[in-house]
Amino acid sequence: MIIAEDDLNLLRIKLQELQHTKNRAMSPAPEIGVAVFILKDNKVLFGRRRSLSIAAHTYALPGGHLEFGESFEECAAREVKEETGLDIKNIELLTATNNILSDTVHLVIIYMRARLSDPDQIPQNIEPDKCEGWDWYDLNNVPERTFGPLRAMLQGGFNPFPNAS
Ligand code: 8DG
Ligand code: MG
Repeated sequence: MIIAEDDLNLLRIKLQELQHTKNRAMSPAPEIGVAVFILKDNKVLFGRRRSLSIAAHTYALPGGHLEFGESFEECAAREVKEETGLDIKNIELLTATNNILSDTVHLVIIYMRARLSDPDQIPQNIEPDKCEGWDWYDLNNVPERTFGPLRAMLQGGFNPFPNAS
C-alpha cells in the first residue's frame, strides 16, 4: 500500500499528540508554552488550530513549547518562523499565565510581543496539519472561538500594544 505524504504527516502529528497525552497522564508536570502577539498596525495574528490535543479548533497565537536551553525570545522567533515563515524583531516579554486546565494539563504560558522584520511579509501556513491558516485580527474583533485562557485574558482588558491604556 502506498501512503501519501500528507497522510504520513497527519499520522506523525497524531502520534506526537498521543505521546504528549500519554506523557501528561504518566508524569504530570507543568508545560511551558511561548505564545507571540505579532503586532501589525492595530492588528494581531491568529491561526485556527486543527485537532491538536490541546485547544483543538480554537484560534490561538503562533507559538509552541520552550526547548531546553532556549531563551523566551529565541523560542518566539523559532516558533513564529516554523509556523508562519515570518521573521520578527523587537521581541519583548509581556506577561505569563499559570493555567491549570485539568488533572493532567498544567500550562505556564509566556506571552511575548513582536513586530514584523519586514512589514510587507505575508504569513504562510507552513504546518497545514496543525493550523488551518493565519490572519490578522483587530483586538476589538477577535475570533469567536479564541483559546480559553487567551480569550479570558483579552476579555479582562489585557492589551499587548505599547502605550495601551
Ligand atoms: P512543539 O510541541 O512542536 O514545540 O510546539 P507546538 O506543537 O507548536 O505547541 P503548541 O500546542 O502550539 O503550544 C504550546 C503550548 O502552549 C500548548 O500547551 C498550548 C499552549 N498555548 C496557550 N496559549 C497559546 C497560544 O495562544 N498559542 C499557542 N501556540 N499555544 C498556546 O496556552
Ligand atoms: Mg504551535
